[in-house]
Amino acid sequence: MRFSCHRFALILLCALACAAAGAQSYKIIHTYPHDPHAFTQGLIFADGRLYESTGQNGQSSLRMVDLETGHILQEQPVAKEYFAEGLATWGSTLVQLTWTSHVAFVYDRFSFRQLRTMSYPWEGWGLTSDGKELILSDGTPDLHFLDPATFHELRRVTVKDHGKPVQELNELEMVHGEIYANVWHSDRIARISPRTGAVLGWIDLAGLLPANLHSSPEAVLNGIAYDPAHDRLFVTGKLWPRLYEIRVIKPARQR
Ligand SMILES: [Ca+2]
Repeated sequence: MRFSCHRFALILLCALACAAAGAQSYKIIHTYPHDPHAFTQGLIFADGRLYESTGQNGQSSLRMVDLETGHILQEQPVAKEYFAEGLATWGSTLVQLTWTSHVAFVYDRFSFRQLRTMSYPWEGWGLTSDGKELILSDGTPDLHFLDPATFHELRRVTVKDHGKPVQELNELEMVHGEIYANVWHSDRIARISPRTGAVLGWIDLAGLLPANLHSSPEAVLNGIAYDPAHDRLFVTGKLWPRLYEIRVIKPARQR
């Protein structure tokens, strides 16, 4: 009973802190297994499956993963000189970034056969699409909007929260017309206007993965996938043994 009271008080304090900061909280809808060795750098949901890009030199890969079991259904290793990063779908292809090699791999979405490579001048962190362009994060507050056919930059926005640039935007996902970006080494996801770069709000995922399941200081939140057909939002992290479907809860009205 004492534990329950403490836990309740902790949850209440977290909720109050979130409300005070104007951040949205979350509710866990489902918990799924996730490969605890996957250094997740990109996550998407398509055709009823998760697709995942994992990083680290010598361990980088492209994967198709079964949501319910976490089993890897299909995998394409990435050569050890590359550190794989963000992942997005484009038509019948999958596009995978690399961190510092300035090269992206374009794969056939079904066979995982590599079709071509694209080059870009920035670091590669996160990748998503708005249906017309690919959107790339590079660890700075800038988001680059790219022509999917050429990787040429069409425009860019600088992400700012009340006028202050937001550094280290990492994994991305387009959700309800907004760009969701998790911030490296934090539990927070920024909701960003694709038109202006303004932060529209924050989602605070503190406490999502129990502390005893964090295997290293680099085992941080990094992975957002959206299933538009069923309005489901999935999140995970690097080396996390769990992947969650969550529902974002609006903050209590401020007085
Ligand atoms: Ca994503």
